[in-house]
Amino acid sequence: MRTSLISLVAAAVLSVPFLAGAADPVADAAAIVKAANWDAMETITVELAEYSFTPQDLKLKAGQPYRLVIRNVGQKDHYYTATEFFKSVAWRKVQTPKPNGGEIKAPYFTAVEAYKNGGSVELFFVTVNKGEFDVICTIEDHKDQGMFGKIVVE
Ligand SMILES: [Cu+2]
Repeated sequence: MRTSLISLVAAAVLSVPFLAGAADPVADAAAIVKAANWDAMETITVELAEYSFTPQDLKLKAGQPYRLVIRNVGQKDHYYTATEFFKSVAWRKVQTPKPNGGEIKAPYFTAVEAYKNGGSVELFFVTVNKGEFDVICTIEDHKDQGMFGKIVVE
């Protein structure tokens, strides 16, 4: 009886990482970032304004290094919130532009805000997991006004 209970608990514990897999950040991100060919990095700029993302949808290739520039050309602050996408990539860094900016390294980010009248944030990552991910602006009713889109990784 005791043995079967222990093996039951062990099976439950072992199955947890598998079940949680889709929502976990990329485990071996540092190795993926190091192995990537950053000379082949593609730059994509998304402009935020009242009330839109331009382009609204992004189509990305899995395994490709990207620099995603989030630039707010509007007159209100805006978010680019794509938490599940941000968990699905291998992060190199997030930075604000040179020469007076800075950079942050972290396992993943949940949201990015770009300040009104030209603020921008640059995201450096390698796409890992394929899928379709939502992106929204989480401020007030901005999503309902049109600040939503999709990121598709193929
Ligand atoms: Cu907004």
